[in-house]
Amino acid sequence: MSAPLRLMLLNGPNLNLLGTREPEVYGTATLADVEQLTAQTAADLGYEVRALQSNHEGALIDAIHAAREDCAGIVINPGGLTHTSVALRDALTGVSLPFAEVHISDVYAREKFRHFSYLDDVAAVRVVGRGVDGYAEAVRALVAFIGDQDS
Ligand code: CA2
Repeated sequence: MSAPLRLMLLNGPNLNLLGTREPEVYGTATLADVEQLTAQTAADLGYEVRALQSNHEGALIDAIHAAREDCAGIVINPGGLTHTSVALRDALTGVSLPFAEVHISDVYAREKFRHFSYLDDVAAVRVVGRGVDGYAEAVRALVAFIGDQDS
């Protein structure tokens, strides 16, 4: 059976603040801009996007479980949970959907605690430090990965 033509976009804790603070780190685009860019990039490739931002780990995990029903892959910026959450990793590996890990900032040029990711060895795609354009890059790479998987 062919995979559904839908991606889930997840943004984790504090990413609702995009565009309001720390423009020197995260730029000036808002979360709405990120969701629009991601949806447009996906639409150009024939995919629709379901988007959720949550400050709650459990809500993100529930959304990952739900994605198993009708999504072909997940684009996720887990925010600070990247560096702390075994549970998020378990959810992502548990649903067996390919996912792209996105970070707006270059985490490797920041504090040491941001250098570790619980997801980096299980992500199909990683885009780090490309600003919000990284979401578009992630969509393109993830769709290519899904296409390669299906063929
Ligand atoms: O660079 C990224 O995208 C991060 O995933 C963002 C997380 C951070 O904990 C990661 O280390 C790297 C933080 C998201 C907070 O976003 C804000 C946006 C604007 C103002 C304040 C926070």
